[in-house]
Amino acid sequence: MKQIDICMATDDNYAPYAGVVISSILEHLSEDYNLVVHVLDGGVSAINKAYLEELKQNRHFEIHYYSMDNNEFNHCPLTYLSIATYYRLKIGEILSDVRRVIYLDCDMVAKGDLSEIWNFDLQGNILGAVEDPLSAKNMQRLKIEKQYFYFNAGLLLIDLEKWRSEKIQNRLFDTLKMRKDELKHQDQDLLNLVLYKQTCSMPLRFNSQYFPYGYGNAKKQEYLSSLTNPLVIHYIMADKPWKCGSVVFRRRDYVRAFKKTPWFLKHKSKCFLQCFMRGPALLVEFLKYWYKHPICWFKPKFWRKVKQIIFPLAFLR
Ligand SMILES: [Mn+2]
Repeated sequence: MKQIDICMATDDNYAPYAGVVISSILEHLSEDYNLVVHVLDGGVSAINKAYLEELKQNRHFEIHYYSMDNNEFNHCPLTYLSIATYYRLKIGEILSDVRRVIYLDCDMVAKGDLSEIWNFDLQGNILGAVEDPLSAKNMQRLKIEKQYFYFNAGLLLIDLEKWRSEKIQNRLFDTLKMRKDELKHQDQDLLNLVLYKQTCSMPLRFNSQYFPYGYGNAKKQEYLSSLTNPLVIHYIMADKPWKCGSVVFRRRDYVRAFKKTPWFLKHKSKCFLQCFMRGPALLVEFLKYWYKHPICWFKPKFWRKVKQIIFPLAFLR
């Protein structure tokens, strides 16, 4: 039996969403593979651990927890993300026996067989990653040369043996110290700064991100087909699919996956309000917005936003 190692970082608040990722991976993973999940644990509660355990009833997998100490990451600059995102800087040291791993964010859902990503040829690189929709802008800001690209760090295929032998962890923490003020997107910027020369570009559908303005003309076709045929969907915007009244693109895929997890099955009534009262919730949001901005009807920006919600692909160039 072949094996796939994945790694996720989460605190207790995000544990249910990590559960959705794991459950959706198991649902689509080829029968030839065993799944081993490594959780960089920022304080997952006993009840959430028990729910994660329950996912084994549908299909067996292994799960290991590595408890993390937030004090070690005290000096890391925080913007809009949780400190848990920095845990992965130590991934090589923590998963000391693992040779290859797929790192995944918690704001994702799998729609296809993860072994396709697992078997991607890294061609001697340390990382495999997908280009970020704002690659060009971020390359300029971080002075990354034209022949490379700025990647989204939400899904990474990592050669951990190379990571360790090339002492990437030291390089990450050294760069963190020296270029702290440049890190607008926290550890994603940091990983890019240290690893952009050793990163292989993977197909967009491996980490499919809806961004209203797309990737520009060169990648338009690949972008469109990654949206209609994603392997993993990544909800990158601030509006997350588990939020009440969320209007995020492809939210239905998320709700469908969420409904198969213990977090839904055990708390149906609460989740019902969260997931399915979308219409009324939207109306309330809308009225609140109108109360704050009574002249919004006259602003083109307002109607652009409405159009984007109703026709998510209308803005593609
Ligand atoms: Mn993310």
